[in-house]
Amino acid sequence: MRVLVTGFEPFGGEADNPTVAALAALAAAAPAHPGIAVTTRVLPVDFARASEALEAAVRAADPAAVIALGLAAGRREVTPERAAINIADARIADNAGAQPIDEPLEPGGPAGAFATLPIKAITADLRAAHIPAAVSQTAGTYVCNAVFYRLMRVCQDLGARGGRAPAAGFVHVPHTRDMDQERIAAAVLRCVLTTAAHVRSGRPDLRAAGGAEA
Ligand code: PCA
Repeated sequence: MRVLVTGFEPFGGEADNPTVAALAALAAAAPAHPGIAVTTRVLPVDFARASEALEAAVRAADPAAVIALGLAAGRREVTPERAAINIADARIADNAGAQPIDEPLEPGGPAGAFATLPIKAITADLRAAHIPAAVSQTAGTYVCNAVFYRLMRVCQDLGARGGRAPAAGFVHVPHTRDMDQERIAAAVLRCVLTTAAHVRSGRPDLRAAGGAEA
């Protein structure tokens, strides 16, 4: 089973993005897991290019599952995302200097799209491994959300054409100030293994509380 996992370049003046090292660790760890083939891609933090690069990677890899990763520097937990929304509203310029404000990602497209990853099972599995984790109800309105939205739209398109719609979604990881790189890498491997197990078995996501009050 092929799983495509993407990360992002550094952005916002940070020297690193922990998703890059997590992808390298994942590629190194994957051969120990027979039956799972991992493809990794680092995406630019660039509204104009990131979603195109993501779409090209999905169409080329023909994966059974796609997990897009990003850094959420303000969070202390690994956060599988529930939904992407059809808006770009950048607080800071992207790496190409663009700062879209209140622009739809896909004019006329649906307001949002739900992840099809087993987000509750992933969260439970991470917690069982003593890795802080929680479902997130929003992936923000920056480049990660843009890539997540495109990912779900591409997967919907693949399914609508009678092909296989990969299980897909987005997971934000904390900054290495708040979680060390080895733990982040371990979390990413767990995300892949839990997702692969669910795809393989066809079982639905775990039914467990993961909501939040406003
Ligand atoms: N995090 C940013 C974009 C790239 C990344 O790693 C975000 O949350 O939108």
